[in-house]
Amino acid sequence: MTNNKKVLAWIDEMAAMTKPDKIVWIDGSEEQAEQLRAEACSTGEMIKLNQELLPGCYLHRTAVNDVARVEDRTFICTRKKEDAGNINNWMDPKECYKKLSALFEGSMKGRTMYVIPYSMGVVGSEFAKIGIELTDSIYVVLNMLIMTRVGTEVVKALGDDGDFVKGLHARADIDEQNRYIVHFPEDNTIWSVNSGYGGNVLLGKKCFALRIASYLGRKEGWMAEHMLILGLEYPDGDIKYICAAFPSACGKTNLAMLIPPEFYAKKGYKVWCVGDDIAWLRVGSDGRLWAVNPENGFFGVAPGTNEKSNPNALATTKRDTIFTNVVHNLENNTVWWEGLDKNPPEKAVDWKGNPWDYRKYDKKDKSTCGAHPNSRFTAKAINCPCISSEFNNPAGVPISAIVFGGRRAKTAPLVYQSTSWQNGAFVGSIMASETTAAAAGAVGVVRRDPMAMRPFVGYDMGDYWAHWLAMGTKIPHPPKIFHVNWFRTDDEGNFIWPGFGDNMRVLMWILDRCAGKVDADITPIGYIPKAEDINIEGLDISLDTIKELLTIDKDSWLADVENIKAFYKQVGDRVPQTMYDELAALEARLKA
Ligand code: GTP
Ligand code: SPV
Ligand code: MN
Repeated sequence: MTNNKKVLAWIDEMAAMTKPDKIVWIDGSEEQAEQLRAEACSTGEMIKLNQELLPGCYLHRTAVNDVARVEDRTFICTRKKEDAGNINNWMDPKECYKKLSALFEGSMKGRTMYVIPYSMGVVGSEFAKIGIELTDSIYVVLNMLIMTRVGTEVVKALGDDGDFVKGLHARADIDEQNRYIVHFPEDNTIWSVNSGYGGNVLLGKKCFALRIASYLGRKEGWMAEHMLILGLEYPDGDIKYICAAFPSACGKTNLAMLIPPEFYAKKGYKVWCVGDDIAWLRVGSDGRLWAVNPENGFFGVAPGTNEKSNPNALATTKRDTIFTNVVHNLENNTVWWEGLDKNPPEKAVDWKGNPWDYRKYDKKDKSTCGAHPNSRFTAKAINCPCISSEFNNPAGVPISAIVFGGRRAKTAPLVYQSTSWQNGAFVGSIMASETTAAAAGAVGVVRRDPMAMRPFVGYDMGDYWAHWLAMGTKIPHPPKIFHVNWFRTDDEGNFIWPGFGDNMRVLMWILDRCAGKVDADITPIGYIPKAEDINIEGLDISLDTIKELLTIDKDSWLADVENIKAFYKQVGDRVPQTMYDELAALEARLKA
């Protein structure tokens, strides 16, 4: 497929180590994809679903011990430990190559090595970057065909001498004890072994488009962020674009595809999805910040997705979709998950592959779920009913607002606005959220998750904050920066804010602020809306509830300040002084 000597030499080297029986290039053709689907079904790796109800759809189950990203087994291997920083796990690159080479050695014996040439971003466009993933998993190939732009076009764009990110993945024994997801940002290289789950093995996604790309972005003066991108269209046709960074399983896909409440829809407001997980941001020649979504599909959380919460996501999954770790409905050979509807199938198989009796389901005991809480759909962006017309625009879209957010039962108000780019970067640095099932480990524990990037920054966190601050000085017309929290709860633990489509009401306030159309109250943490400026028409919520959602409890904020101080200390000596100054100023305002 190529004369690129760097590519050929690297493949030879990796094949000499992994020893596959065969090497197959993925050309991006439908014929080849169809052959691979048939092969995966013949071995049981995938199950072909009801083609009348779900054309082009398949089901896959990962190993029971392999259902989420594994942050404690994810490493950044820079030559100097300081460059990876205290928040990342680090291994010496030489030692890591040696250790993992032993695991890769002969791991593809009797198997096929697939060569996936892929582009993050529109193939051949100025901001796109190319990767090649070598893998022994058909599931990975078929997912990458949906999530990225794959095939001969990419090889052509790479040319005889082009550079690329080298990704190597082997399933090996799916051995948890020897599972490693490692990044060598200085070598443009990613190695992943002993996993078959999404974020660990679809190397274009978190590994490349965030960890490696964030490293490149700092070097080259742009940003790679864990952000959705959406366009909000006004009745006069004007569209304003927003990026939002929420931690994993905290609502990016949902917000990116939201359906406006009837009140707005009737007036002609619309929301368009440009991306649901990753944004690459650059300063445009007009001095604004521009965003592209480097992906080509969605790897979305299935549980909770339904006709009411996210009809666009549900519609997107009705064709050409791979479902992972959901319930197999044997009644009609379709799929089901908790929160899809109130009719769990009578005859069903759970995500582990065992017969499943929905009557034994206990909401409080996650182990009784039919679908894994981190079960996912892999679906094509072009199948999304609200995909933006700018989705394939290589220039991307100009960003009016950046929104940070997390899952906070208390402390964080529904929305507030930072006072400047610098203060906004600080707001990002102090983000916190309750952990979710998207990563292995305890769920529901509050942890600091700066910019929703804690697991995804490919270098030192303090340097990353310095890069945010530096970018602020390079954007003549920077977006305004906000923080939201859809997850405040009452004393019984119920969410107070209705969320989902109604989040548009908050986005409207945010864009009104960007346009200078609405006033706000200044508080110690930033600008807060006047309660009556959050539109509640058609909502079963009182003005008092909005007031409650906007309250700032000084004691819990002061407790948070102490927690932030400890976190900054943990991040280490590269935390910019500016962040410490911002923190001290916040504390002083809270105490005043
Ligand atoms: P990743 O793909 O892991 O990065 O997740 P994500 O940020 O795209 O999260 P997603 O939109 O898939 O939402 C995850 C979970 O949060 C789902 O169970 C949703 O039902 C729930 N959720 C999303 N938006 C809201 C909201 O506005 N309010 C409430 N209460 N829950 C929400
Ligand atoms: C996340 O965990 O933030 C995801 C899913 O988007 S994964 O691709 O597994 O990282
Ligand atoms: Mn994500």
